[in-house]
Amino acid sequence: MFTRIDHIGIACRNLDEAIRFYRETYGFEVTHEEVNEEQGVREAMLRINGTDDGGASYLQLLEPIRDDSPVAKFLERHGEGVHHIAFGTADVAEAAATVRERGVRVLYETPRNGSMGSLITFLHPKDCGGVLTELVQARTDGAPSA
Ligand code: CMX
Ligand code: CO
Repeated sequence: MFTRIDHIGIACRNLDEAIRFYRETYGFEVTHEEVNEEQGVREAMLRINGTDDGGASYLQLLEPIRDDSPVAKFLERHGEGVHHIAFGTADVAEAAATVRERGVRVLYETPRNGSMGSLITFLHPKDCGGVLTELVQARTDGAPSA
């Protein structure tokens, strides 16, 4: 059902500073940047391995653009740090339905828009041992680059 770690989401207060840290410390480069209004974030994707065809793994750096967004709330309560993990799947709706049958709350009735043209949903952290978990169906027809 899940074929890879698609990304690890990291909450930060200042996206540009976080990008600089990952570049200067590890040599990771930003492969994509976008604003996701619905999710309330400005984000950067740093590809760790693979290629942008649905098989890669990324770090997703997240800076809130609104005080009432999930990432802003997280920063207020926990400070900067790991916000969520994301598993990659070929069919997010099917994977979500399967996980729901196993007793885990799925947050969206239908998948929404994620990074680079992907489709995403989230599982409630309280049903996942305290880990906010995202399910990602990558766009496979050539994701838009930075
Ligand atoms: N990881 C683990 N636990 C978390 C969490 C996180 N990221 N965010 C909240 N929680 C926990 C809180 O610690 C809290 O637990 P306690 O009651 O034990 O203190 C509980 O969940 C409720 O926290 P809250 O601050 O009141 O948050 P909400 O219930 O309003 O929202 C959630 C929690 C998961 C429903 C919300 O964050 C959400 O809808 N997340 C999905 C969307 C999202 O995170 N978007 C940003 C990323 C976009 C992307 O990846 O593309
Ligand atoms: Co994410």
